[in-house]
Amino acid sequence: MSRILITSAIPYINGIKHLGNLVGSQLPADLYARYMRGRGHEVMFICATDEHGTPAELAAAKAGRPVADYCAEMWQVQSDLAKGFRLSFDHFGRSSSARNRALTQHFAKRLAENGFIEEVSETQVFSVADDRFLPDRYIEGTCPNCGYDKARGDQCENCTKQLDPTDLINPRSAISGSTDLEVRETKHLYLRQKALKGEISAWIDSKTDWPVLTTSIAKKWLNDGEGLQDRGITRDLAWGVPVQFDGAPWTGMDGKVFYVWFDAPIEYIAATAEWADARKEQETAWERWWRTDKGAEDVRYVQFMGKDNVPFHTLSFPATIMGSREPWKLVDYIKSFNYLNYDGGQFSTSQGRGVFMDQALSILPADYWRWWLLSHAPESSDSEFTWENFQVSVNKDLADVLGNFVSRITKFCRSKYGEAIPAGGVLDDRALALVADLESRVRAYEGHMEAMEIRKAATELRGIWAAGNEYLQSAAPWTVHKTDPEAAAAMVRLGLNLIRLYAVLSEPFIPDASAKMLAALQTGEKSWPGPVATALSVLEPGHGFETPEVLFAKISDEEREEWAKRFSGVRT
Ligand code: B3M
Ligand code: ZN
Repeated sequence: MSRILITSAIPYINGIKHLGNLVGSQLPADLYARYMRGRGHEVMFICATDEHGTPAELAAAKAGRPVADYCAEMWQVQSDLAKGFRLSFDHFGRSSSARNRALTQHFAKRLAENGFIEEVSETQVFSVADDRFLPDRYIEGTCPNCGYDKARGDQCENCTKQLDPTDLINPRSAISGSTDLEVRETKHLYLRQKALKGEISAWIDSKTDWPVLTTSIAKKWLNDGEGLQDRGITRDLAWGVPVQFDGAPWTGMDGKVFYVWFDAPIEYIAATAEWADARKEQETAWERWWRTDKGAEDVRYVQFMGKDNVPFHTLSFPATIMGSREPWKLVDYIKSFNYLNYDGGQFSTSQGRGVFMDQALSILPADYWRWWLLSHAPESSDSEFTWENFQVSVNKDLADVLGNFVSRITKFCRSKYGEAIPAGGVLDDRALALVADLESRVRAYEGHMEAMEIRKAATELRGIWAAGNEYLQSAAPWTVHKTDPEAAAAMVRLGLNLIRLYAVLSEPFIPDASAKMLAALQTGEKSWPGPVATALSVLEPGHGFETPEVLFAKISDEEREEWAKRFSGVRT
């Protein structure tokens, strides 16, 4: 048994996430967490809300709410939606927690003591109309790297380049739209990333098994042009972790807070401490996941995120960890994702375009969405959600293949043998061929899940379902039963055992359907299958079952058209 630490990028607190956000971090992280638990490993699966910085302040102002209240309410909303999608976090924390405040200040102190923090008097954009400095998202303009005209002061959404507000061409205030901007002098703390470049470079180079998407982005910002730059890690904002040193104000930093991207990844650690607190574990129970001097050297740490978050996780956060010169766990593997598009355009939170998590659950249960999103995960390139494609996948894979298999075999058994596994007969050649086929398919499925090749895993799982369906079709126990009920009984016994195997294998993708199948079979035996032949004889003759309700309803053309229309506009 191994110990596996899994973190999903922590969603900004401002508003409900869309399906593109979901498939880019939280959902694949959940798939992996469920699979690893299924394999019997000890898993710590962590997520949280990212509550500081300009996104939170701007959204709270727009909602006319005090920012702390706004964050508390939105945390609850996001937490409920995560449960709705069956995201199995061990803890869903908050970056505004006391734990994160203390840890963030701790890291800053260690970095300063080790000479990796520099106080810089710098010029910053000040808006005369708004009477304030404009950090990060408070300012918009044209990206100096790619020319995108809605780049934000902290990062260009289009080309992923990390920016400083003063880099923008034709800048304007995101609060008032005013272009009456001045550059004024103010003091900030800088993280001396350049001084850590050699270490970070060597570390990235050692990660030869990482996905190309992850390493190419990291190397791009490490080596292109001017390469890795020192970064300002403080901001003139009211909401955030106050810049303090040992509980006392940091000289000259009055009224400033740490930059949201400085404290957000530290929240992965803090949320694990929050987990321990919430469960009344020992004060230091989280350290065996994070401190290599406290047992974490045996932990495998995997992060999940969209591609725009990769620079912060391959460069900035490792710089924080390495510069602390303390034995914190560094990430072992970063699984990153391209973008999911929506019906010929982009999902967009700011424009309210696409399907959002609450809307999705209001029309269909989680499994339908989980299956489509994961089987179309934007791994090697961007992918696109269309209602036609969604309808086809659900109707074919879930209803016609899996759902139909379960319903046919249970109903047939009930009508001919009653609701218990029938005795008699032996597996014929066709059944033995199926078992051999499944043996290699299940092992291939495991390989893809281990490697986090999500689409390949989904394809293999679909193949596993289809193999059972084809077997049933060609074995035709309903015909055989007429002449040889014993032979038909062996087929039905195999089929019912297949349902149990499918429930176990499918759990990471469709946990609710999996639970329904196990409940119908009245079994709690869900340990991961060894040899398929053994796994298919777990349910013995005489074991009772209950014919389940329809597992998956088909999406009709009328529904598809209605939803496509309902979600074609812009969410208000
Ligand atoms: N909140 C960005 C995002 O939601 C940011 C991720 C932080 S991960 C430490 O895409
Ligand atoms: Zn750009």
